[in-house]
Amino acid sequence: MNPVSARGSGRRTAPPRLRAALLSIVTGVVAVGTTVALASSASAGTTLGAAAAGTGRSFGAAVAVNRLSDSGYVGILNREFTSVTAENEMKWDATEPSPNQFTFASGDKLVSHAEAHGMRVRGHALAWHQQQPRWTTVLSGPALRNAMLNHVTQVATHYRGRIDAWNVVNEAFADGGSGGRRDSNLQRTGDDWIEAAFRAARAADPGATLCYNDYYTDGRNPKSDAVYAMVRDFTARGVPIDCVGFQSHFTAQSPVPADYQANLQRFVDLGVEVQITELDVEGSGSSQADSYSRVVRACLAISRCTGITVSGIRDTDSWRSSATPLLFDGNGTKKAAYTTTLDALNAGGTTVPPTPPPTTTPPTAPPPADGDCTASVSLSSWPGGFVATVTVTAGPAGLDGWVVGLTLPSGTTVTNAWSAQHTVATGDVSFRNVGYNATVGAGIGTEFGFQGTGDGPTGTTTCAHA
Ligand code: 9MR
Repeated sequence: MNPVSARGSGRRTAPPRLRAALLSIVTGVVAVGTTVALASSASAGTTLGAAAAGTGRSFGAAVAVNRLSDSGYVGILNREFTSVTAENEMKWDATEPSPNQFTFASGDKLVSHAEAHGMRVRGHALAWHQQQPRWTTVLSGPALRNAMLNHVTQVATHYRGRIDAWNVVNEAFADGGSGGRRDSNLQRTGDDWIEAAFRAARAADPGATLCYNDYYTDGRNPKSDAVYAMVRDFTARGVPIDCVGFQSHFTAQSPVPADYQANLQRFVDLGVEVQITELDVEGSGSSQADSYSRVVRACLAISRCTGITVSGIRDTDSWRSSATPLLFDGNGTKKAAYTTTLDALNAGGTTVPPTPPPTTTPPTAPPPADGDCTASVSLSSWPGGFVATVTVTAGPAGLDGWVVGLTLPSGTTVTNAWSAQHTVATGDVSFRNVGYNATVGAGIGTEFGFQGTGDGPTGTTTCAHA
């Protein structure tokens, strides 16, 4: 198994509170951990969340935080769903309205709500060409790249340990037949912006499942082929991607494709998991109900299709409400599509296999904090490779530039670094701050990371003002 697939499947461990809930629901239905076991319909779930939990999956909804004060809305959310996605509250414009000034209040409210109700959280989205703050529009080149990486790092660090899966990069591929990347300010910083974002996200929150998320990729077409080629390249080179999200917005013109399940399966065969992330189906009645049921059955047929999220709760909550695309009508009444979705979940399918997390070495103890700075290294490794996350903590005088030195054993080579610069890749390696993380207040920490082949750093780490 390659390191990425080992790492990706390792992220499926539910938060403790949810795990307990899932287990209590699953008990007596199916043996947990049996990859090919079929969930029985003998003890049918009476809600979407309970029925999905019977197969080891979550069933989520995109949630608008300002609707959490609507009792009808929140009643359905708490009763039916086991996962939430921030509809807009964790996007770049919402979280970093001015450069390096972060506002997390709305996102925090959603995460607290989820934690109080044992729900998972999908983070959406760290890097996207849309819904950027105005200040990014005047940036380009390395300045924009650094701003994007700082954004990814700061947001993922803020929510570290509380997010089940992050949409790290959203909608980066072009529509139509070109099969290439979408032109955007982020794309113009260089083709490697996507992998740089994934590395920064991994360094910031090593426990989150990291997803690439897109639309019109639900069947096989030039766009999904292009995403497939990227994922294959990432997994081959050890870029930390765990998952691909399929938005699954369906309309009369763009229905559930005939090869929906086969398309999900080919991504799983690359070693990543797949998730349905923004499901909605325009229409009503039995045709809408059939489409929902097809999507659910396709996911349940694939053990590494680990969760389904619909793009809102009631039709009137939808960003395209005139299409009446959701499972509840404007009064909160269950639609025909709700019933077929619940029935499909209760009919069961493959169960999601729980797998152990990767080997993680705890940080080395930092030296006494009376000098310029200290640096501690946390290592996530697998046979032949590693990702190191380094925390630089400023001493009493603070820092306006820093350099971290470490010695790599022979056979170990740095292949990539993020949020720091280095000039040599083997032996005695120095990592220097980049622009945005030079200044660090007294006692405050900042992180950078690097990836390599071999065993990773083992000796003493030094840190000095530069
Ligand atoms: O649901 C979101 C809606 O409230 C916003 O107005 C809209 C603005 O772009 O974004 C909607 O969500 C998008 C999601 O984040 C990514 N996939 C497509 C959705 C529609 O653009």
